[in-house]
Amino acid sequence: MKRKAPEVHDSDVRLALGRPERSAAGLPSLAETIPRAFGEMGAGRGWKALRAVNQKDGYDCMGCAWPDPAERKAAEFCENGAKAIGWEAGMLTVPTAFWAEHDAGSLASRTEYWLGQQGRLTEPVYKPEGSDHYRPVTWDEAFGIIARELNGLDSPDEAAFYTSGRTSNEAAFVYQLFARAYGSNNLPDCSNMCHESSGLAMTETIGIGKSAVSYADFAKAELIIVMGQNPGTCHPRMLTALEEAKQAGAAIVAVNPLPEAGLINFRNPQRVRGLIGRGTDLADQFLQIRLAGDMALLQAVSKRVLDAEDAAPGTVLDHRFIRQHCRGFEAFREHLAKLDDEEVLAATGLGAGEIDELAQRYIHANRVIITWAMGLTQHRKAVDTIKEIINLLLLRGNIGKPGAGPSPIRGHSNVQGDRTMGIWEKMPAWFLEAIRGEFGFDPPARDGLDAVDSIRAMRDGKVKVLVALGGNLVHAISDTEAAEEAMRRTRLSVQISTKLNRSHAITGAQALILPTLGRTEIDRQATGEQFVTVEDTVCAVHRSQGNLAPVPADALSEVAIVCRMARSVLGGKVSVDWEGLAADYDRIREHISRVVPGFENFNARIRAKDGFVLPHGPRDSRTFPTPDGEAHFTVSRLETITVPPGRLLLQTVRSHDQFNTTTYSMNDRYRGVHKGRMVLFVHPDDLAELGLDDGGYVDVHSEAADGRDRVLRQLRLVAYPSAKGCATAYYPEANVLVPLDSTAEGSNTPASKSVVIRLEPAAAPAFGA
Ligand SMILES: Nc1nc2c(c(=O)[nH]1)N[C@H]1C(S)=C(S)[C@@H](COP(=O)(O)OP(=O)(O)OC[C@H]3O[C@@H](n4cnc5c(=O)[nH]c(N)nc54)[C@H](O)[C@@H]3O)O[C@H]1N2
Ligand SMILES: Nc1nc2c(c(=O)[nH]1)N[C@H]1C(S)=C(S)[C@@H](COP(=O)(O)OP(=O)(O)OC[C@H]3O[C@@H](n4cnc5c(=O)[nH]c(N)nc54)[C@H](O)[C@@H]3O)O[C@H]1N2
Ligand code: SF4
Ligand SMILES: [Mo]
Repeated sequence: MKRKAPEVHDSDVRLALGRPERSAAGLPSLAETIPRAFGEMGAGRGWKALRAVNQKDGYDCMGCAWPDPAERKAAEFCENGAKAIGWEAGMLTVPTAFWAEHDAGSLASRTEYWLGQQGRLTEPVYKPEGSDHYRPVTWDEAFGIIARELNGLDSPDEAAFYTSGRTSNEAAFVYQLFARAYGSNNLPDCSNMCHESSGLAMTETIGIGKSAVSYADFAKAELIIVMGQNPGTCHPRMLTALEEAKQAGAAIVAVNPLPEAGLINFRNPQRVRGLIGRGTDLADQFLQIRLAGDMALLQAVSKRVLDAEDAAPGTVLDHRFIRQHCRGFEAFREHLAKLDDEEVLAATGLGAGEIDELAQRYIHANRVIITWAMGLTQHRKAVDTIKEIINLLLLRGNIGKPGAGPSPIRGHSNVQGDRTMGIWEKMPAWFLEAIRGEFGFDPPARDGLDAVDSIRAMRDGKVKVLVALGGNLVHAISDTEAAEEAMRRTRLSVQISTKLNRSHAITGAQALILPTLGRTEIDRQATGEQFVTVEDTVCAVHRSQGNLAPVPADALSEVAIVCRMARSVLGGKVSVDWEGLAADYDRIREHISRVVPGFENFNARIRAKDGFVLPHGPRDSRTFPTPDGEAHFTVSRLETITVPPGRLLLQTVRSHDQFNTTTYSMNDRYRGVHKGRMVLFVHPDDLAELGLDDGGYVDVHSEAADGRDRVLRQLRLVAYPSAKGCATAYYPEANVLVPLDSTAEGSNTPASKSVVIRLEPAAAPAFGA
């Protein structure tokens, strides 16, 4: 199995720029998919893997949190699902000799692309204090080191336990149990950087932070508004649901600074017509909004709805719904009466006619869904913006009826389930009480640290041990330099991972890497083969069981690693049968069934072929689990970002060939970029105004309140049809520009989609060999 990693070109030496594509999927997509997956795995393993993905008796795609339809097709995956599978299940492994050949410092000079191409991690490795080399250790040694360091801390809060959203419900549950039994609520997760703003805004207004629609609702909607989301790349099978909705008569509106492929046109690879035809124009209306303009847009649409009601009383609002279920309507109405139209036009960059059209569509549709993702959550005013979505929907009772509701579309495949299982630094008292009732120990009551605050605490020497169940914290979080400095100050970092990434290269005094199994792989424990469970973005829980022989024969499952770590750290401190839990995941599910509401009789119900859908008061019965039992209109003062002259507002996005910090290839086909990532997309008029040339190079400086000069050097300018005044670069390369202190109010999510930047002309990079 230990073949040599391929030569990879991980600089932009061969960068090529073409025209962006308007449509997504269809033939080019299938042509990309099959060889990609099979190239890594070989045909036999490749077919086996693709046949089982998203099938009822197979494993859940680790790509994203988009749900599965009730009726599965033979091939129930997309191009990017196949890439995720190929990346995980490819046969290449990191050989033992690698660790002698490469020190951690030299790994830090490599790109994520190169690191990921080295293959699967196969053995635990340890970097002792004073050495820059990892060396193989046994599992027992590894757990001994963790126990020594964690038990040597002055307080349990000097440790933090990070989770990335690929982790299963079972692993997440035992992990939070371990952290709390150890004594800390420091459970930062990727959700802190992702949909935290959605969870907060929705919990405050409707009492629950999860999507209020089911898969079937998409086909029943009359209007679907897709805001701040690029489904063609990030949730590709959502395009199928949108196409079906459209065929059933729905109108679709896209709100985005970029004309993202797929929303504009979609060719469905599941249909012959889609493979060869011109496809469906998905978006009936495209509002090319300025970055961070959505709060203004939503307030303006709500105001028009209220004005229409004033003009024809009793015909526009759902008065019965507002009377029976809502609070705060009058204050909301009064507040919007004062909305400044000029401010709206300046903030959105839209014409009044475009906003009128959207308002008319909204008023004339009886069932409306609004979906969103990072384009809304990663701004300073993210929480208030999402509250405006709720306001708009409440006006016409668009929640708790078929084909209607707010729907955040989650990112990682089980990020929502991890939260349900207790991965959160602020789990409510009832959850902690249930843990106490079930396991007989007192979990800590004080709130723990989120992702940004964990970095701050590491920087300040307050958190000394970081354990990470998946993910790539130093490269996913904002302010890369600050994050790396923080990580270097720790005593020990422990990364439980499938493949190499930057968080393995940037280490504290000591570092451990523990190799783990992936979703595709057979997980055999003392009582036999195990399955795990996941929750998708519409609250459906189903099982997931890999069918491939594990690539790393000596890797342990996430559950096994967490349980063995817990046993060696905690000894007999709490009476949890960690060994028994790892031997038989049904036992974990029994605990879950008694601790987490909605999971009653978990083991029996999960074995029913389709799994089950978690209860959701607002969706199911218009019961709102807020303190007063009502849905809340909220009043938020409109605050817009003023970008000083000669500056642009920058957002950081994913390319079509990456999954978060993982780079599958250096291409972004839909945006016309090939063999490179160090680019900056800017509107041609902005280039002209700034006196810069398409194809030229610039250093990008971010301008932050703290006055520190953060710079990303030598980006190639690409003239691009984006909203004016807005620039776009790739995440995670551009994270250096996002100040750690620049976060969304309330949710503390890095504001990685509104960074004020200044461009300075630069020389072309001199590429090394
Ligand atoms: N292939 C692939 N799939 C993925 C991922 C991946 O990296 N690769 N990541 C997964 C994860 S964890 C997540 S969270 C999701 C992310 O899914 P997305 O949120 O769709 O991903 P981003 O690339 O961040 O794209 C943000 C989109 O919002 C738009 N946008 C930015 N700012 C604004 C704004 O102010 N207003 C409006 N209206 N639009 C704006 C951008 O132009 C872009 O289209 O995808 C998941 N799926
Ligand atoms: N500037 C900017 N920053 C952002 C964002 C942005 O849009 N712009 N998006 C934010 C968002 S939405 C998110 S979710 C975060 C993502 O933050 P993370 O979740 O921390 O990052 P990932 O890149 O998804 O993590 C990839 C790593 O996970 C490990 N891994 C993969 N599969 C498995 C598995 O099955 N088990 C285990 N244990 N490990 C595995 C591999 O080692 C891989 O290198 O980044 C955030 N950062
Ligand atoms: S839409 Fe998401 S979950 Fe579905 S196959 Fe594609 S990447 Fe996987
Ligand atoms: Mo995410």
